[in-house]
Amino acid sequence: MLHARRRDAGEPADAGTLLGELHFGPAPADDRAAPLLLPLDGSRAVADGWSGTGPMSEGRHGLVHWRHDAHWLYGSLAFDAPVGELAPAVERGYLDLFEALRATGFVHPLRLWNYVPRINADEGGLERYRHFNLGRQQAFIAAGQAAFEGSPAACALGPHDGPLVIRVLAGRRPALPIENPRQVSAYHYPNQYGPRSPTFSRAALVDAGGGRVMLLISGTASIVGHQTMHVGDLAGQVRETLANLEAVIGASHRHTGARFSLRDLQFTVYVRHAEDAATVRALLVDALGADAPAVRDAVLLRADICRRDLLVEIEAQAEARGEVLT
Ligand code: 3EB
Repeated sequence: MLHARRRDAGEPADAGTLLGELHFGPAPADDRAAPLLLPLDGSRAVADGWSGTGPMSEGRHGLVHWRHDAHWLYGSLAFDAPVGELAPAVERGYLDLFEALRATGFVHPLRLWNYVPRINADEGGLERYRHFNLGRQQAFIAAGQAAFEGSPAACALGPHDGPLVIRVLAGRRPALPIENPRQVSAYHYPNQYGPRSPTFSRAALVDAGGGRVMLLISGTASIVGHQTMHVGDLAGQVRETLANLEAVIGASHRHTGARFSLRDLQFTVYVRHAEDAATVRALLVDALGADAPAVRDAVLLRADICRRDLLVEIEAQAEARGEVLT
């Protein structure tokens, strides 16, 4: 069985069954693959952990450090991406990752977290996020991974500094990909957003075992069709982002008997300008109520978002009783 748990950094981890965790706030010294993302507006330092049922195996493959039980694998890698070599470095990193998945038998990436330092900076006339997309898509295709329909849920954020970090949750069976009917699939974005499209699905439905389903929603922003909406308007962007999350939940309900609701999701909220954090929190309170678990347990983090005109992005996940329908 797969479990997700967000804990305060001060509480103990589920040491025996932990597959891996991602720290927001100060990370343990031995975690080389920790993105530099700091909690905002009173958000506590947390660790988002994934646990299985054990017994656990642990190992390395190239740059990738992984832990798995019989059913699930969590992996991470970190590397420098020198100026002019971002795309090939990302391609090599992802190829290492896919080799690690193949060698361990967890060939299906379900959810990917990408942290690309200075993601909006220009390098040789192309934004670093677009270089990243080039290397990522090339690796997916070269490794025979689904690069379009069926690609994993993901997010891509930009810390100010640090190494490029990739984290993965993988399984032995594929997730069921979910798209957002209000948005063009990211893997079909037109080339005005870069020479290669982003490689991710809007969400993944995962049979977590024990009669439970996990809904893993990718980074979600104020995009309708393929266009950014409400440029320069923080409140409009938050509203549109929540409408998109609602649309993804609705789409997921056509593929599972499990029922999810916006106010019960676990939110991770990325805010481009630290000074917007209190406003973003107030807008979430207005929309969902201060007592909604999504608001109460939300973590707000400072990060650049992969379009310069996006001010906020929310990723979310939830677990409910039910089964995934095909
Ligand atoms: C978007 O909808 C916003 O490149 O992996 C969201 C989630 C975004 C994942 C990625 C990018 C990614 O296009 C950006």
